[in-house]
Amino acid sequence: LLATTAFLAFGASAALAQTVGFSQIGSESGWRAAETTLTKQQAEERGITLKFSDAQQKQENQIAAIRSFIAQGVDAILLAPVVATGWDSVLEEARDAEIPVVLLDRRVDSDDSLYLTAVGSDLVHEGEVAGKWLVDQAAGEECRVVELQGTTGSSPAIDRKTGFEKGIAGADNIEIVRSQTGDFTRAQGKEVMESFLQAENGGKDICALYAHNDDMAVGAIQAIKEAGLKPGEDILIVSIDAVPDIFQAMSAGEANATVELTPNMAGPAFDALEAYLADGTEPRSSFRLNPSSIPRQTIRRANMSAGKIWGTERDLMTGGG
Ligand code: GZL
Repeated sequence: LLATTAFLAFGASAALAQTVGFSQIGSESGWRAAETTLTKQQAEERGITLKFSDAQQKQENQIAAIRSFIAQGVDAILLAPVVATGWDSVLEEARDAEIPVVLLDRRVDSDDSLYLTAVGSDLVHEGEVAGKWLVDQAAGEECRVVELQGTTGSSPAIDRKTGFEKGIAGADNIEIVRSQTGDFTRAQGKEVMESFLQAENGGKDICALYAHNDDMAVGAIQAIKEAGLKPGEDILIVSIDAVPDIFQAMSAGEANATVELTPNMAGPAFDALEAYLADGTEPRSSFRLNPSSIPRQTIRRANMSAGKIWGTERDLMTGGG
């Protein structure tokens, strides 16, 4: 009995003494920073040793980090892929080294046999929710929209554009007149919005901004104010992530809606990894976090003409109105 107990104890501690390499994209947005914080917290709570690499939004840095993790002989790799293409060879190297890879929050075009599972959200749906919200807001009036896209070639930029176009399909009064990447950052969101404003009669011809994330929207809000216009009123603003700063803007009447998605992708990822490493349990090919948890559409009307508010308890916490 003693030997068995000792073996079980060893076995358990061996399972928990996992070392996981995490190749994170960078810290381009508040949402990304939250994902990093939560992933580190989850690893700590589960007794997982996490080797963290910040790629500064460069794919070559992510590939180098993955090769380094393989050389170190980690038990598993977490990868948030900055873009969707160019991963086949390094994923094959991880497979040949029998190191499982789990994708976080973005997808890759590689065959799904090259990774253990993918944890993400329905990015197309997020864009569609934003598009449908604008159709509702425009109520048949002509609405010229400018779009700040996420990182070129990333799955959220591709899918959120597709989703938004799906959401506005059939609404002939809504037209995307300019669309350009702001690389998911505030600085570039502001810079590109400045060029949109100049190109569109000082912004007077722009009815709405659709930004693929809140950080670009926050940057754009600054540009709109500097152009002497009122964001949230002269130009409606809808974006995605639901980070605290967009709630601040909404409470100030400077933004109108955000589509929320959880930054906690690591929970399901570590669950799948632990089960696989413990006894080879094969997870589903991908976890599309279920609609009830994401995207919880936190749609708020900062101008609150209808005085109606719905969404999550966080809405209420900011004293929406
Ligand atoms: C979405 C994630 C996106 C966020 C941005 O799952 O990949 O990347 O929406 C972040 O804030 O840059």
